[in-house]
Amino acid sequence: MHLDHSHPATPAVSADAHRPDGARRAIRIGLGGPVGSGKTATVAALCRALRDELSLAVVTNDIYTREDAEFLLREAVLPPERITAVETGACPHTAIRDDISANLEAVEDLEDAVGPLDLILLESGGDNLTATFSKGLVDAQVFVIDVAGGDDIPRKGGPGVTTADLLVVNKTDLAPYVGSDLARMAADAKAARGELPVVLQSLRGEAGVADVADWVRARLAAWTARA
Ligand SMILES: Nc1nc2c(ncn2[C@@H]2O[C@H](COP(=O)(O)OP(=O)(O)OP(=O)(O)O)[C@@H](O)[C@H]2O)c(=O)[nH]1
Ligand SMILES: [Mg+2]
Repeated sequence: MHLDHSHPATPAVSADAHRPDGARRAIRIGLGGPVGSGKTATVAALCRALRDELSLAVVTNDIYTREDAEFLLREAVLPPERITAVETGACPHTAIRDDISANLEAVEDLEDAVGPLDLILLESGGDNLTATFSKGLVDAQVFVIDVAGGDDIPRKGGPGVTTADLLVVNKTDLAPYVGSDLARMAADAKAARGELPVVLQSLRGEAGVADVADWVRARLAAWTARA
């Protein structure tokens, strides 16, 4: 279910769209959200949906392990040289917001090794409702919550829910089992976000990640037009 059928909000592209040599760099899209909400599953589904039409790569952030990267490698969603893990060794939000150097290095290394790239997806380590990416690291961010986390999450707000460029409410297939009211989640999300888009999805369902993939395509088109 896609709540916002209008065109995605005009992207606020702030960072330089070029590399030092003048070539256009990949658009960098961050995915954050609470532990277990479905960030890696969404990244995997996006890779499958987009890999035949775009040149893309992934950076994962885990606190102590390379678990998420290893999942993506096992699932073979992309060739291994297109998947990089950053071990944050601290609160996940530190590496995506305060000291972004390891992530920037990972992104630049990927562009050097397998570029030119159209798209780099960066997954944050699972955190709470306050985690956001630095605008120096990503050009757009997606916040992933899930219905099993409680249908009051959109109402609780926090910068991810209220200001992310796209809010994804994942695992809608679980709503009947956990007693979550999807209509209420949708209304609360709309109230918290105004014009910013919201997608309700189930990766177990037929449509899967299609709406998010369309949103990524639109962001990339806007990015390419500006670069
Ligand atoms: N039923 C259902 N399960 C899902 C869906 N999306 C993801 N999952 C499952 O939810 C679990 C957690 O998904 P992940 O993608 O690992 O979540 P994550 O946000 O990356 O987790 P962390 O990186 O540990 O914070 C996995 O078992 C997924 O298979 C969905 O739409 N429906
Ligand atoms: Mg993950």
